[in-house]
Amino acid sequence: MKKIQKPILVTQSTLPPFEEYVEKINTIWKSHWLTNQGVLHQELQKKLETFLECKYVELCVNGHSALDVLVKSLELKGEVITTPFTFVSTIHALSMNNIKPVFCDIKDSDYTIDEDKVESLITSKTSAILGVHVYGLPCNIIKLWSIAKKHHIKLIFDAAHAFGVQYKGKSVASYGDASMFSFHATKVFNTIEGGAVAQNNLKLQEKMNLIKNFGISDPEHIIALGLNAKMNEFQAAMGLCNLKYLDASIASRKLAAEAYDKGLKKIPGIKLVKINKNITKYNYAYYPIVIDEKEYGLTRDELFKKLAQNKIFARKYFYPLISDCDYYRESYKDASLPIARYVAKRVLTLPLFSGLEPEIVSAICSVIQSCYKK
Ligand code: T4K
Repeated sequence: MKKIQKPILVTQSTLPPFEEYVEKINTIWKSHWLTNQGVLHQELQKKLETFLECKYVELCVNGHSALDVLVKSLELKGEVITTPFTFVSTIHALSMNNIKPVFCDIKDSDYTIDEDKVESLITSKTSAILGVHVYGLPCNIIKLWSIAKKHHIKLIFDAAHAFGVQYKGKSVASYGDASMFSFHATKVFNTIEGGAVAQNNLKLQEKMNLIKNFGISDPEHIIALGLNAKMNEFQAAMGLCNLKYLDASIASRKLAAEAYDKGLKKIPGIKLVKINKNITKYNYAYYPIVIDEKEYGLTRDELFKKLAQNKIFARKYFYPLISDCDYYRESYKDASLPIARYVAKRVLTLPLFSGLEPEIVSAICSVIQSCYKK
């Protein structure tokens, strides 16, 4: 059994070979062009449109601003139905645009929004459904799409975790009105910080392009309200380098995830996610486990501490539930979210990144096994 010698963090940024990045940014020194839709930005945009199987990709400085630009460009208002089991960015992007997030419970199979509970939350004020492919696990896209069409509302996705994921044989980005991706340092594919909106509508693309650049259409015309959400050339260079290694990186994550499956599947009270491989080609973005304290003998928080004592730094993604965090609690104290509340209290995401050795994963599983109390 391999010994854990140095701290194992929940993730570790994937980096390309140093020389390749240096060669890429060499062009920046030659041109003195650092940002504002430079050549590397354009090159990455084209590559991602092909990779994500959609007509338009709008690159942004980070995932949050990509979602903000999307919400503004679609002119969403009133209420948007979404999930509380997400990173706070999803919900703040609505609230900061004066939209009321309406929380729908999640499914205990894959922790995505429960499509069977969405329709009853639709009112005359609802302008969209915002699904989150949490951990990279796709929502029931087909069902959500039929609900959105029936009620003439938009369907957008926070696909921050889902870069490289396919659903029913196509990129997740090819479904719905639009999908936002995060390319943060902690993601399967990173541009240091970064994000994008992928979609198929030319008018929406033109509007997002305007809004992400202060609403300036040309040097003498400011025709809309806007912000600065532009991706710079150093970010685009990192994306171009990292994209070449994406397949290898996902393959390495898969090996680590399979080692977890093997080491954890027989431990009572440790629930693993079952990926429906007939529908989903997964990217192994995260490795969540849900701990049933009655069966396992330890609570999630007790296991979290034990792991830390062994230099294993898991995270409680996504706790607190956003409906129950300090900022939103008062407004949502009566919301019926039994599954989301159950999962948020018991979930742990274990370390998972490209290059995490299966032997180290086995050692992590042994610690979890040794904590089990009959
Ligand atoms: N929607 C969803 C569903 C999201 O999960 C997110 C972001 C967004 C929207 C917004 O997208 P962005 O605007 O961020 O592009 C992290 C990330 O900062 C955040 O991007 C991510 N979700 C969230 C789930 O996790 P923290 O505060 O947990 O990260 P931090 O700094 O504690 O890092 C976690 C681990 O990652 C470290 O222990 C080590 C490793 N790491 C971290 C950094 C910063 C590296 O290896 N290299 C690094 O440079 O939020």
